[in-house]
Amino acid sequence: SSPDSDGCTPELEKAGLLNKTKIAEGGRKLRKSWSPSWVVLVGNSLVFFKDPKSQTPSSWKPGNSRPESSVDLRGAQLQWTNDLSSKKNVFKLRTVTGNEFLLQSETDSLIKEWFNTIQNVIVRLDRE
Ligand code: I3P
Repeated sequence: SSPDSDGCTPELEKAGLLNKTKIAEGGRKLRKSWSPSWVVLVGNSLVFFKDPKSQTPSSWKPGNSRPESSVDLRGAQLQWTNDLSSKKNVFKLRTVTGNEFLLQSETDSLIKEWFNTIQNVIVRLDRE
């Protein structure tokens, strides 16, 4: 049987490396600090890990790495932005709790895929 035959393990939808900065916490503005982040979309959450490339090989083992943070996508909002950064290909993710993140990639196709995939999850959760 498949590992998720009980339907209890959330489905991994997408994983990859993006540039990330948190710009607000609970509606309060934060100082911008971009860094590469390993981003995993699983179930209703976007989960952020340290950039695996900046870790030693032995420290990068699945299950051996704890998330830095995670975001509940229920009620979240996604929007492309040209105003909040000098970088290209930036979108903003805002959670119901007023946490705001910018996510970015130099690769147009890659960032579009992330936007669409996250947006689909948000829309699906809105319909539940
Ligand atoms: C920030 C840093 C960011 C930049 C930000 C700067 O400076 O250069 O990369 O954002 O611009 O303030 P520091 O490292 O001194 O904090 P972008 O790369 O997204 O433009 P901002 O203040 O105009 O947001």
